[in-house]
Amino acid sequence: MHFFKSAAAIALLTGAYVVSADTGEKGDAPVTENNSDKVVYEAVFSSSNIEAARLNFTGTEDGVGVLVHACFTNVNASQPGPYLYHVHDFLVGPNKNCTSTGAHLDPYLRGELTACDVDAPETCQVGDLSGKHGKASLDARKGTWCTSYVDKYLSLNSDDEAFIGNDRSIVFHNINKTRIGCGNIVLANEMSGGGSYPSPNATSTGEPPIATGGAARVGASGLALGAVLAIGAMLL
Ligand SMILES: *[C@@H]1O[C@H](CO)[C@@H](O)[C@H](O)[C@H]1NC(C)=O
Ligand SMILES: *[C@@H]1O[C@H](CO)[C@@H](O)[C@H](O)[C@H]1NC(C)=O
Ligand SMILES: *[C@@H]1O[C@H](CO)[C@@H](O)[C@H](O)[C@H]1NC(C)=O
Ligand SMILES: *[C@@H]1O[C@H](CO)[C@@H](O)[C@H](O)[C@H]1NC(C)=O
Ligand SMILES: *[C@@H]1O[C@H](CO)[C@@H](O)[C@H](O)[C@H]1NC(C)=O
Ligand SMILES: *[C@@H]1O[C@H](CO)[C@@H](O)[C@H](O)[C@H]1NC(C)=O
Ligand SMILES: [Cu+2]
Repeated sequence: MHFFKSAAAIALLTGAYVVSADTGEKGDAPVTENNSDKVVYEAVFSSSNIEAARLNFTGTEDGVGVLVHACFTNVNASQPGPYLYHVHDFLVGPNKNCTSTGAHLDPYLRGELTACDVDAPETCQVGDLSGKHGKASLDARKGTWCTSYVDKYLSLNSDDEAFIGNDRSIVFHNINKTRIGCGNIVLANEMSGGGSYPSPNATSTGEPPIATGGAARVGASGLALGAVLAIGAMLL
């Protein structure tokens, strides 16, 4: 905390041009460790606008990061896509109320001002899964579309700020950010009637995610800020 405040002060004193905070007030998200591959969390939900959403979260062999599988089935074609999905702070409310889920999981206080830069995922909101790994394709309107990836910043450990098991939820949005479905993240072995996973017929091709627009982090300014922080660190 002190480091960042001091570094910012030095940046101002040296006249460096700092555009805006590209990363969290509390810094970048650290890469998580000790995520057991025996632990499985899941979120399964449906709504009038999505027939099924199934996500699971498991640890990895080396414990670094969390392996995410996400499948979305038959999104109502009246909803504009591609679609966004995130880990949100709170549980779904009564009658599947997605507003009750609050904001995105953002333990390092990045905020919403600038869009997530896929090339610098450590600076993104921890919960911004579609920002870091790509939006759900329009193919999710025509059957089941799936994707999977390791997210290095989610945690399955309750003492980690990026833990997703402490009454968090997943919210699925249309491209206008309207919340069109949501479900709670639960420990899989505590889930009732989990059901089987659909086999996808429209699997992610690993295409690069499309930028959401908005002020994406500019490489040069990022480098400049990095240099300023490095100088700050040397002076401290
Ligand atoms: C991971 O576990 C090891 C062994 O228990 C421990 O030394 C280390 O501090 C843990 N790392 C984190 C980030 O919790
Ligand atoms: C899809 O959305 C339209 C417009 O909101 C609605 O009229 C229709 O009933 C929805 N379809 C289903 C299957 O829910
Ligand atoms: C997670 O989801 C994927 C894709 O639907 C599925 O193949 C896999 O079996 C699931 N893993 C667990 C542990 O449930
Ligand atoms: C949904 O939850 C929000 C926030 O908790 C609340 O303000 C709103 O009244 C709820 N809407 C419905 C339809 O219950
Ligand atoms: C996926 O399956 C559904 C239902 O069987 C079918 O209507 C749809 O065309 C398929 N989608 C793709 C991309 O093959
Ligand atoms: C999404 O935004 C577009 C452009 O602002 C608007 O025309 C459309 O009605 C919106 N659709 C929904 C479902 O919110
Ligand atoms: Cu969201």
